Order: sequence, then structure tokens, then C-alpha cells
Amino acid sequence: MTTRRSKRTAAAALLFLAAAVPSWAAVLVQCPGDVDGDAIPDPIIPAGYPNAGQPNPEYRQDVGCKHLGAGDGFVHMGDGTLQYMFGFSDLTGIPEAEALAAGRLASEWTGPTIVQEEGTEYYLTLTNVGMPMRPDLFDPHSVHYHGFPQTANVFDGLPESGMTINMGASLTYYYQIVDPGTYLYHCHVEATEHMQMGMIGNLYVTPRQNRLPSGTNLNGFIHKTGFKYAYNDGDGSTFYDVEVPIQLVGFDQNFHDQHIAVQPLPFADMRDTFFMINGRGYPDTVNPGPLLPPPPETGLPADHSVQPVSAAITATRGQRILLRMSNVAVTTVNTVSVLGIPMRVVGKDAKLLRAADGTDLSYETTSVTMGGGETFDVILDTAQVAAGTYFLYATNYQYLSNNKDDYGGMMTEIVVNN
Ligand SMILES: [Cu+2]
Repeated sequence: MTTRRSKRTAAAALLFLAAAVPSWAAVLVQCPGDVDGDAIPDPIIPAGYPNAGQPNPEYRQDVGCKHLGAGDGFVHMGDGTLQYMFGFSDLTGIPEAEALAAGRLASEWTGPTIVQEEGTEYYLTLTNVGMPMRPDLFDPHSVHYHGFPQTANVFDGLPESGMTINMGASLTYYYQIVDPGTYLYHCHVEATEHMQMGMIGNLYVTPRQNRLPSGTNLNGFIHKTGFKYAYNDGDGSTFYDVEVPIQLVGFDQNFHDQHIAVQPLPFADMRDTFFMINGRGYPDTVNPGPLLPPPPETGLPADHSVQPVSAAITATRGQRILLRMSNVAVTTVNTVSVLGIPMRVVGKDAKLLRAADGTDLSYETTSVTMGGGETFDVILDTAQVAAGTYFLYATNYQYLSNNKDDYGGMMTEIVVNN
């Protein structure tokens, strides 16, 4: 039997618990060799810990860590329109105790780019920092690497078969990274909604071939320390000097506006109105630095960019440019073209374009068409081109706009200097 008194006590306990929610928050970074919980392995034990200043016996070079926050935020479109979004923030380097505060409204568009080396044991901590602008929601989040071959089901981010992370909690995903290439990741919770809202980013896995001893002969191509390749090609054919991400993305203004207005979401009408590369509409794409300041609605300091990735492509004549292309737009198939610079597709969906018997399947083209979730590795060779400015642009010309503003959208510039 429940007495009035015990009811009152229960209510008081609930109130107490509600007030104490932040102390429930369980941010736990798991990263071998990381002493202070900032997701950066420490070769030397940091100050304030036993044996500070001594070499850390737990430290291993083959461990890669990252700490992402998942939550909401605001970004600016190319015409200045403010858009509400869901997204990922980079909490790597932030102490655990400060992670929830640091991730608040700090979502980046597009999500933080993660780079890991082939052969790495990769620990990714995802912390759900909550959504201050939608306190009516209690959505969990996850990380799913689309097409990633080294994922245990439990770490695949599918709500149906694996874990998702509730607000105020964190989970560390574990992967053994075996295959180099260009991958993308997204939240798989209510995937259409969360991806349209901005929960997408890229992972680049660099090949072992980058770390060969200087002077190694690759079938006639002499490797030198510092040389970089897209794949373990064995012949230098995917060698590049300059690397640029080209992430094709889009926002549907109506969907985002209905979302912050707590209105029913128009799923069937979803249709992008802002077309972007790396989270920017032209001419923001050619801004070489981070876009600043962030929208005041984020409460972030003026030097904290939530659109940090430039799409400006710059090379010196003779250099080879690797474009890590991906289509992470939810509603559109995208075709992008480059005129005037030979463009060779060397990889697709994180696979070197080569048959099992060694037949070269790479090809030259002037355009690449990408469906959602596809990635392409493309090398631009500037050896035979004149110095000048070239364009990479969507061939669906209506995508060259920032909603109602013409001359924007999915376009960037390639500047080849002498
Ligand atoms: Cu999500």
C-alpha cells in the first residue's frame, strides 16, 4: 500500500534526481595510453598524475582516438540564412568533465573529418550532449560508417542491431582499420531525419604505403619519405601532393525551419534548397579559412568555427591533387564536373580501381556522378595545364544557387599557380 507520505518522499526523490541530472552524465573516454581522458594518447605522463613526466608504459603508436559530440546547433548558409541543425562536434582534446558543456550547440557542418592510418586500432568515443533547442526530444544518436568493412555489429550504429547513445551518455566504438580509402559516416538513428539535419561526416584511411622506407622501389616508382598515396597501389599511380575533401551536401530549408519550430516534419516533401560542398555554398567554398564568426545563437566564441572545412583547391603547376569526393546529400544525386584539367578516377567506395588480375580500371573523365553514400577518389594532374583558375561545379545548374540567391551553391575554384 502506498501512503501519502511515501508518495511525497518519492516525489521529493524524483525532484532531487531531476535537479541532479548533470551528475548522472557519464562521459567516459576509452583510449589506450590516454592518461587524462582527452582522447589523445600521452607518450609522456602529464602533470598531476602519478609518475608525471615519465614515459607512459601504456602508450602505443598504433592506437588512434577521437571524441565526437552529438547534439544540435546552428550554421549559416551561403546567403546568410540561419539554419538549425543536428550534428557532430569535435571534443578531442577536451577533458571528460568539460565535454558536455563544450559540445553544447557546437555541431559542425559537415561533421568533423577523421583521418586514421591503415593498421590502427581506432577508438571513437561518441558523447550525446543533448539538444538544448529541442528539449521535447530525447533522441539517441550513433555513428555508422557507411560501407565500412571492419565493424562488429554492436559498433555499427544501427539501432536495430547495435547500441545507440542516450543524452548525457557516451560509448566508445572500437574498430581495427584494415582498408585504406575514403569513407563517410552518419548517425543511423532516424537516419533520414538526422542526416538531413546534418549528422554526416567523412573518414579518410591513409595507406601503409605512405610509411615505406625512403628509396623503396615500387615497380619503377621510387618512394621518398613524405610521399602520400590514396591506396597501396604498388606503382605510385595514386601519388598526390595536395589533398582536398569534396563532400557534396544539401539542406532543405523548409525541413530545418519546421524542425526548430517544433512542427510535423514534411518527410515526403523533403527537397534540398541549399547545395553545398563541405558545408558551404559558393562563394564561401573558396574562403580558405574557417567560416567565422559562428551564429550568435550557438553562444560559441567568435573564433570557434562550426563550418571549418574550406573547399578551396590550390596547387602549383605540376602537382597532383587528390579529391576525396563523396555524396552525403540525402535528397539528390549529384554530378560534378571539372573542365580543363585531366581528372582520373582511381578509387571508388574505398576500393582501388584495379581488377584482381592487376588490370588497371582507373579512367579519365570530365565529370563524376555520385548517388547518396558513394565516394570517389579522383586525381587532378596539373602537369600539362596552364596556370589559372578552373571550376569544379554541379552540372545540375539549379544547384548553383543558395536557395533564392543565384550564383552560389555547389561550386568551388581550382587555382593553379606557376
Ligand atoms: Cu542522430
